[in-house]
Amino acid sequence: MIFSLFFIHFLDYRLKLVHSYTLMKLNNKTSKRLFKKAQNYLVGGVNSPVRSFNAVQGSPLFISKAKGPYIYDEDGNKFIDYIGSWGPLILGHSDKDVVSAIKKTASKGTSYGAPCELEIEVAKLVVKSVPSIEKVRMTNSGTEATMSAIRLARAYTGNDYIVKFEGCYHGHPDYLLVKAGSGATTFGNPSSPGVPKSFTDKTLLAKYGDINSVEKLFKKYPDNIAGIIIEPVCGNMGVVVPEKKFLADLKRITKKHKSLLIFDEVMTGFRLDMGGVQKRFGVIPDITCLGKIIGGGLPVGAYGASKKIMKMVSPEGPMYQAGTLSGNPLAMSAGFATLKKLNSKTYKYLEDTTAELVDGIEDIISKSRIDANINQIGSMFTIFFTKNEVVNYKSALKCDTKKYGAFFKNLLENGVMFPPSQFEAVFVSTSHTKKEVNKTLDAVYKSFKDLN
Ligand code: KE4
Repeated sequence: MIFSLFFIHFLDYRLKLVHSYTLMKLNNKTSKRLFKKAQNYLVGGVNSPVRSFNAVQGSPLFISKAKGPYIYDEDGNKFIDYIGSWGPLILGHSDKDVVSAIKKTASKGTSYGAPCELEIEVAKLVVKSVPSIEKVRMTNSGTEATMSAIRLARAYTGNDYIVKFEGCYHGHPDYLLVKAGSGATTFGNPSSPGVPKSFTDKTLLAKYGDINSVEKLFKKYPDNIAGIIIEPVCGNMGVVVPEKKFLADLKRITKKHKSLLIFDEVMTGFRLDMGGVQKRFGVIPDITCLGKIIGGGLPVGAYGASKKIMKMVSPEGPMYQAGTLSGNPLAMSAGFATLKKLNSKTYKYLEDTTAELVDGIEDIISKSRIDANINQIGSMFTIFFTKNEVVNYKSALKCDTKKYGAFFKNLLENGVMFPPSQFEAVFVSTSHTKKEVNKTLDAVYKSFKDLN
């Protein structure tokens, strides 16, 4: 009798061990094989550094398919996905209307190198939704959008200097890779090699949220600043939400000095509201950059402003900017199908679902011994592994990125995929339901427990 009790106990212990061991070790054999192969042809095995999992000391999972809130890797592992292709997939993966729009358009051709009606439809929706935009120009990426917006500010004002903020990431134009966020911070090269000093001589750095650091620059260069570019809610230090007064003061200062205020809403445009941060906070910039969501998962960027400012852009004006695939029918059809499904009801759903998830995670953090806190707005948030509130680049850099990496890997092993870097935003989509929220909270609970 005693022996059999002991045996059952022993068996139970072994099972627990196996269970925790299998939970501790994802089967990623195929992804590892593909990553090895990819590294023979693709730099770092990836086409964008943040996907490499370097920041979380792992090797990237190769994805085979995705549907709704779920993503599946080549080893058949299934995850609740909160990367959402870094923002574009506000409706979740393979939304049926987006996929059928792409299929229908593709059957009529993929790119005409000539205008098509779909470009007008998307432009009309953007103009109708975004307060600062009366005319828009499509590009193929957020980087092209910000690069063109800065060229436009310089062309329109005749000034050369640009103010950017430490920790903000606006894609990789040479002169903006100065204390940039996102992958530039993750990989410790916020000011990248390969950019001649002369290219960044006209880039002035200010501190996010610190209006005095901006005033000082305008005092030093009173008449030669073309504009300020900012992520009006930052996603690339992780999520940092400024005071509304800070954005209003930027508007006041640029107006006073005849400079232009550029909101880089590549991430926040149509994410936080149909009209982005400028609608939500009521501070209207001179130029707005868009991307991600307006392409519905296909390559798109855009920049827009008043008719008066956009008149500078070729072929109406002298400032040159172009793109072989700008406004191509496929990307326009995916973007249009996405934007058409966004309305006040979808944003309410996103806010409520995200709030439920974040409240649950905050409760888990409060009961754990881990130093962590969350910044959240709308359907984006970041769990910062630090005890301090993160309000700017300096405070973001105080995060324990190793702990974030361990948390990320625990989450993966519990079936949830967060962005593989501390300095990114988590995105909730309309396809995430209570079921995924509860599963995610369970995974977060287990992941925090393993961190202790
Ligand atoms: P793209 O050139 O990557 O389309 O957009 C550049 C860009 C511009 N502005 C903001 C506010 C952005 O967030 C981005 C790109 N975001 C990163 C993630 N934080 C893209 C992910 C990646 O680099 O692979």
